[in-house]
Amino acid sequence: MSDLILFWHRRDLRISDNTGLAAAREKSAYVVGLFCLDPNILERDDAAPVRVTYMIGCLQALKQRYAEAGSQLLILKGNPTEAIPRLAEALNAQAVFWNWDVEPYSQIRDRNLIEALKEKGIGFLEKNWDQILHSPDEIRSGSNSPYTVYTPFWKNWISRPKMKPVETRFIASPSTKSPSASLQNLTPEEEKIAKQAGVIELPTAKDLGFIWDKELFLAPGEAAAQERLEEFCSKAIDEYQEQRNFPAIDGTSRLSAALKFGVIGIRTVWQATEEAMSNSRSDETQKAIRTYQQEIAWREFYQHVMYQFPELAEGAYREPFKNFPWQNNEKHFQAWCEGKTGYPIVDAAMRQLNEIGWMHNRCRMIVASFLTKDLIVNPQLGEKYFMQKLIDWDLSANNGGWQWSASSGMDPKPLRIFNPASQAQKFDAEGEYIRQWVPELRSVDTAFLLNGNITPIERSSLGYPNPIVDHNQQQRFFKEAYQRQKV
Ligand code: FAD
Ligand code: FO1
Repeated sequence: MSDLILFWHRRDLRISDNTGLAAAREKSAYVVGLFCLDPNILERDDAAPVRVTYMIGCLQALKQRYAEAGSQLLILKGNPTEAIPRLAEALNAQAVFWNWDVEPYSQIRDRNLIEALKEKGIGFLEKNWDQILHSPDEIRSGSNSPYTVYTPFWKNWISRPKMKPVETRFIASPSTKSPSASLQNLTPEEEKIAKQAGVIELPTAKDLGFIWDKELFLAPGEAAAQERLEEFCSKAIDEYQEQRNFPAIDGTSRLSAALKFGVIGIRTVWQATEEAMSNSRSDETQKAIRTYQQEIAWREFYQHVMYQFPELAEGAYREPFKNFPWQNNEKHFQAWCEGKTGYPIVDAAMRQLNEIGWMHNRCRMIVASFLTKDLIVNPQLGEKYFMQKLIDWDLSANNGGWQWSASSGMDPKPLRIFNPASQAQKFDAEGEYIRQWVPELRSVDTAFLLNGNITPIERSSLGYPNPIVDHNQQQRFFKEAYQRQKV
């Protein structure tokens, strides 16, 4: 058996602050990266072109980073549980290392891989956490059960010391380009063997059938994510408390895609927020930074609950929603998807999603509430549409966000109904966001743009639809249906 350890990247497309990669390096100086293009994921009808394009961009950057560090990233295509052991055996690798994930698919895939590696006598890394600051086994209630409510989870989670970014010793940092002497590429002979065992060149997203011809809204790769983090933490984070709610403003970190694909380490993000906290000079900015940290904790809360309650991925958690009489009107759902509901703030948000593959958090809440409480459509349809469109789609965060908005999740506050007009008045008071994404409404007076009091004649002349439902009527219907379900 050679010294070689294959490090399998999945949603940790970086070399800095990567706990599993650092562990591989501790064990051997001969570490080569690996990514497996997985048909079980790529051939599902919910892998969004924008997201796969972003992922491939991150892989290109990762390949470059490996090359700079004197090693390489191998690409496989096929079922990982077969393709990886085949490659590892052919290369006589001592082990395959990777970081653990919370998603139900990953649990099955990874356990099958462990079995296949064991059969071949190839080593592996036991359940190593990387994408979260605390493991689900660490954050538990007094009675040693997992939390199902955010606030007590947060109190426990924030009280614990956080790990510093790990040093992946052989890798040059993004700012220094010097390769390290201790790294090796595969030998020419091993290269040949690797090719025979299925290693290919990194394809483009187009080669894989994912067409995204527009520029990506978020630049892919580790260096871009690091730059975004530094920029955000040097200023905008101080105003996050106030600015994060306004969709027309670039007031949030826009790190969600980087965090989804692990292009930046969560310990690195945390450290940057802590540094911002220690540099901050007022209670107000400290509060803003704390609010940002709470969002990071929401991300972890949803990952922990997905890990502990994988059934969340299958549908409603709360009883009243398990057999809820959703109307699921096909035309209404279609109008929502296309941003043609006749509710300006809802349509602006859906068009932003369709156009750039990202949507502001405030608007995600508005459109999710509208789909479930106004159109009375099953949140799972919305969840799936987000999956097909979002650059940052993440099973746990998306499922958590939808269940929160539909009131079907673990949240103790059962009914949350957003009024689209009040939301627009509060969070897009000048109508800037609506005008950006619904250009046919640009000339409409701001008060009417926000409250939606636009006459049918004017709507028709502007080419903008009438409201497809009546908000007040639908929320009454929803509440009644909910009361019936509760008994
Ligand atoms: P920031 O405000 O800068 O927050 C920093 C980071 O914290 C984010 O990048 C994200 O990783 C995390 N975060 C922030 N808010 C939440 C939250 N409510 N839940 C979980 N994590 C959070 N987020 C995703 O990453 N992927 C999704 O698929 C997703 N789907 C959502 C669906 C719905 C219906 C809702 C209401 C929210 C969803 N969110 C999702 C959460 C949130 O909208 C996005 O994380 C956020 O808008 C991303 O922008 P940002 O990076 O600028 O966020
Ligand atoms: N991970 C992989 O290991 N191989 C893939 O081909 C792959 C594609 C992919 C596409 C969209 C997306 O949102 C994520 C993708 N991932 C891929 C990452 C995926 O999140 C992780 O593999 C999870 O562990 C799956 O549960």
